[in-house]
Amino acid sequence: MKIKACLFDLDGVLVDTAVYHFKAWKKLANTLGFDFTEEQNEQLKGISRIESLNKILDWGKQQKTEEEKISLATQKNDWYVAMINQMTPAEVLNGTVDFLSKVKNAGYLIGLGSASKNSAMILDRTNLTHFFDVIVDGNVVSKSKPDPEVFLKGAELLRVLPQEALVFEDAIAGIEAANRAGMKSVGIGHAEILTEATLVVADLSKLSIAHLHQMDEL
Ligand code: B16
Ligand code: MG
Repeated sequence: MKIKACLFDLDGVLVDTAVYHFKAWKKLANTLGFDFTEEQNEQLKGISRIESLNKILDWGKQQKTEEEKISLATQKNDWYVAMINQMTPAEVLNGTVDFLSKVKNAGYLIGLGSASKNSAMILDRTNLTHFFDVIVDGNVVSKSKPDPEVFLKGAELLRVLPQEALVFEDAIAGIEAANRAGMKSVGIGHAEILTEATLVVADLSKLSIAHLHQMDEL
């Protein structure tokens, strides 16, 4: 089936905001009296804010009421937003602007499929907003990846069938979401890790429109 739309994850595919999430979560953990490592941060990629907080509190062996959790998640987000508010277009990952331009010029529809509630600010700060026909993010979906909701909603809003959409994802949970949506996927990262993706590349600079045409035949 011919690919008509490309659905991009944000963090880890177009930009790298993991470093800012790490700094903000570490500051929160430290104020609660325990530490938080980069290895633990890896496990939070693609996971929603409140699920991330629940994991961190588990690691720190802390119990909090729902009200306290909301206040802690808000505190972390305030620190995080202060950092991403300083982002510049220079922080866009290798090959992103070039590939998005080629995809758009070739006539494909482009959608965002992210767990983040801050995607609008990140796209704005990095000058990427104009590429997108539709933005589906943590503000409009209720179920986190690996649930396919975020990508199915993207295809629906772009008026294409799931089989006509191609997902670009760096997280295992995101590739699983694409598979559950019935979509082909390009994994961004390592083939040993993203074993369920249709194709895996190191970053968007390795891709051309010819790769999208190859997907039509699969
Ligand atoms: P926020 P993605 C995800 O973005 C991040 O990978 C994940 O670490 C974060 O917790 C999640 O967004 C929610 O972000 O706190 O800004 O709403 O990879 O789905 O683009
Ligand atoms: Mg990601």
